[in-house]
Amino acid sequence: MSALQHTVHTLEFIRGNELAIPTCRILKQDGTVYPGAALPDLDRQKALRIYDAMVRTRALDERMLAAQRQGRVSFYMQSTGEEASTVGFAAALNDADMIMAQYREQGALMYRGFSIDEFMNQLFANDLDYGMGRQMPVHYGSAKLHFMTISSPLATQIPQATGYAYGQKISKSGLCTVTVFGEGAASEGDFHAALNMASVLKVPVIFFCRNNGYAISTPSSEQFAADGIAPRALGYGMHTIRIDGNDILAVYGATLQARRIAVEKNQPVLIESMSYRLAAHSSSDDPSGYRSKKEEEKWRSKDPLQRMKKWLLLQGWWSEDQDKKCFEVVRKKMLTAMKVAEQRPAPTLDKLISDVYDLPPPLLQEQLRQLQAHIAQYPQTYPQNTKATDAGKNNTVGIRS
Ligand SMILES: Cc1ncc(C[n+]2csc(CCOP(=O)(O)OP(=O)(O)O)c2C)c(N)n1
Repeated sequence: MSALQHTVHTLEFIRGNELAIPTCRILKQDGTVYPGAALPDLDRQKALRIYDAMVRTRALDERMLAAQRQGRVSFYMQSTGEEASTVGFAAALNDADMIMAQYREQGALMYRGFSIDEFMNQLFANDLDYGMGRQMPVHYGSAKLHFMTISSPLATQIPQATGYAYGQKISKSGLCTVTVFGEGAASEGDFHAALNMASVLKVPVIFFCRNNGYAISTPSSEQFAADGIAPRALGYGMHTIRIDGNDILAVYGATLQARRIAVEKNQPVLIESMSYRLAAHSSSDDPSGYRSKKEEEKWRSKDPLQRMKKWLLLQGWWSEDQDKKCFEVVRKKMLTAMKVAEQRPAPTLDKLISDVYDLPPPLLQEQLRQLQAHIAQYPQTYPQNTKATDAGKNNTVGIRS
């Protein structure tokens, strides 16, 4: 209906906040399900694949924050507390759907089968890193797994996802794109342009917002005055839902439905997944300056891994003993893979200018020659054949020319 078809003759102001959107929760913290809740169809095999990815993600985050503190890597970002959101949405997709994420979605990549070695190669920027050492740690990407490489500038992935999904629609691929972003990133203009374009062009894209309460030190209460992110989708005429992001069944079920709407009806959907960032924003951040331990404890008691584990135990699909062993095995694998990756050499210097042009233009080639000359002039500052570990410790660039 066009705006002009519906007229009234009184001055009726409508206030957005009166339309509070509820949060869908299916699973209680004790692992039982709310009576009459919309249980998604999730079999044992898939449920265990999801849980396994959540455990690996938690273990990777623990291991790599410790590695950063030991000076082995320069930087790290944990997703602790948000694993149900980041693994759950990926599990509801076709593995060939495109994912365009922010930087805290290692769980999705883990679910798709990115190996521990592949994670480590990126984190240590060694010669096997697909990004060839040109990105900061955690900027993963995998063409094979349909996971677009992470870029640091916030929200750029959102309009890119609309465009990508438009391509999927035109080519009748039967696939969709999911783009993930934080509630802080949703303050960027790119977010609005992407939603508007997606609803006008009717494209199969799912906007998955991880609302974890903070954009670094800025609490969401200082980020926006309205009722979160979900109602914004209504303004663009699209489907929207708000879910408990620590509830694997709600995340999985909502994304399954969203995918159906996106792919079968060519309609964009927005999901707002309510969670909490239990860890610091990154290894460079200290949350004690902007939030209380009490607040963190409240959310620690809503741990998504515990909630899913309890549900698996009640289903008879998992045991405490299996759980303990699973963590032990995964932690050992992390440690072994880390030691291997950090011993590998850094990418060769010429990789700095490869892959963008078929033949690097003369100006870039000249810059590379100048860099090589500079390095040769200061061998103390740029030790040759430096392993990634030493490079991290010395805060120098690992060079192998
Ligand atoms: C365009 C842009 N502005 C600012 C930053 C700096 N920055 C990096 S992360 C971040 C907070 C983002 O918060 P949110 O989107 O809620 O995601 P979360 O980190 O909570 O997962 C900011 C401001 C950036 N990377 N890009």
